[in-house]
Amino acid sequence: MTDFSGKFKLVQGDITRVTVDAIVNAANNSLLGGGGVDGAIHRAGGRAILEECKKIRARQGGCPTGKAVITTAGRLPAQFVIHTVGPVWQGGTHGEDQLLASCYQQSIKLAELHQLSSIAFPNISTGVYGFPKARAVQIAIQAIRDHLPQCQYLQQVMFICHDHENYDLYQDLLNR
Ligand code: AR6
Repeated sequence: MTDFSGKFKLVQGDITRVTVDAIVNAANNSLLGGGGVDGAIHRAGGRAILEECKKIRARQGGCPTGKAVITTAGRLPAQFVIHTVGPVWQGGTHGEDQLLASCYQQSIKLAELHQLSSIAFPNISTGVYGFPKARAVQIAIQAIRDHLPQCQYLQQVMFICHDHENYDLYQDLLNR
């Protein structure tokens, strides 16, 4: 684990094992689970997460791309899961950058609303959704740097990288 100026921490590993107030899930519009980090979170957290997702679906019909919703974290060590839906990469001309930035911003906003002090992010959209990793890292860090100063409660942001490539990219950019 690497600590960057107190506020940012970079970890290589599995987000389902991280003890923070909220972990973020790279979900899809249905909120009904899937593969990748979404599958890992639902598997490790248990049915309680899916039950709350279904209630949110019934209320608002899923989650639009770039937006976020919050549920219990079930059996996970975190208290909450913030589910956000990243954009599918379509070449970069379909508002993908703005939608990805919005995922980070909306997740932070939701954490603040719930007066949470720590949050852990996976590398949203960089798996099945095919977002170029180097570009996604820049957007993630910039979005958080832009919004963290306005936060009253949020003290710590962790980036949990499952793969080496993302970990190295974050390490480079956070060190600059
Ligand atoms: N902990 C942390 N990061 C992880 C973990 C884990 N346990 N497992 C995978 N990753 P992806 P997306 C990383 O595909 O691209 C799902 O089916 C992985 O290395 O999970 O946003 C949803 O239901 C990658 O860097 O999410 C959606 O349909 C990152 O998580 C769709 O995939 C994101 O990869 C969303 O695609």
